[in-house]
Amino acid sequence: MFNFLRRLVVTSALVATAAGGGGAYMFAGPAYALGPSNDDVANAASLVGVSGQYAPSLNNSSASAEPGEPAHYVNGQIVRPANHSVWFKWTAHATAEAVFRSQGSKFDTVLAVYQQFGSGFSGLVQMGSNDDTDFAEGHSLQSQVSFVASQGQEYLIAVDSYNSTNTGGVTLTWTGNDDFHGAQPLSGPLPGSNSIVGLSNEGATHEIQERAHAGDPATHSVWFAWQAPRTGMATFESTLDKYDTQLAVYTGDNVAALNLVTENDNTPSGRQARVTFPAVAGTTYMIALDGVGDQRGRTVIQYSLP
Ligand SMILES: [Ca+2]
Ligand SMILES: [Ca+2]
Ligand SMILES: [Ca+2]
Repeated sequence: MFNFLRRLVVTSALVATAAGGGGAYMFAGPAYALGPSNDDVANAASLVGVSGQYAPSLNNSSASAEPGEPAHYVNGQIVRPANHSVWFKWTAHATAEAVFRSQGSKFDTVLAVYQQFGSGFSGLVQMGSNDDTDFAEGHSLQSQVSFVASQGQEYLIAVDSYNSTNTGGVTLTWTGNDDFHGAQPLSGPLPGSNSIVGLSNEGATHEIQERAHAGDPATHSVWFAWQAPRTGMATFESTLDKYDTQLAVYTGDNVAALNLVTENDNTPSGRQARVTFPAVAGTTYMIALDGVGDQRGRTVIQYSLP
């Protein structure tokens, strides 16, 4: 997994660069002597992009709880006091479902998402919280929270240890393009080169009126919006063989009434999907990525246009 995660970081950075500005991951505050720079909520690290993975290497062993910090996971009699929390902040680009995960972290995590209504910790309202999640690989001690985000609203995300004695490397990924209206804009590609975008559809869902993609009912779809920069034969393909993917390309602005351009489940050589279609300069194509049946996980989409 480690190699893959490094690759995903690189691909996210590439996409951010291609998008032109605002793509750099950054810390929000000064580095503290003891804990990581995003130990305190006031120094939450900014998550940039509709989907992605927090790029800097991060370990929560020297992170701590602040006075008054809430327990990030409470479930009946189970209360896990804050102990080694690290914080992130993300602003929603659309009113749409968003998913945050600590999948890939090296310890037993809890994860919570908050919206700040009043000042201080007492002004935080929890949007969701989780301890363990069944990812595609099976039961995991890592966590996932999904919620409906509001366009332009900032959310605070805390990753903490379930037990204060169990700490380690923190991985945080997010997916803000679960819903059609949350589609992630794609830019590029440059003539003669491929652009790539990596993401996970773990925790993504299907919408009530969403059609089947490539002959299979929608389950864990994620969406991209790509405006063709020029006319030509465009190709989109999923290239990381972690699960059986499907791709479908549409035009239209209503998930319940889309015009199909093309769709594919498997290439002749395997279970990954590839679509090629005549793109018209200036037209926005809505591209769905989904898994066959309940299949989900991480993949990389590569796209090109001569
Ligand atoms: Ca902390
Ligand atoms: Ca856990
Ligand atoms: Ca979806």
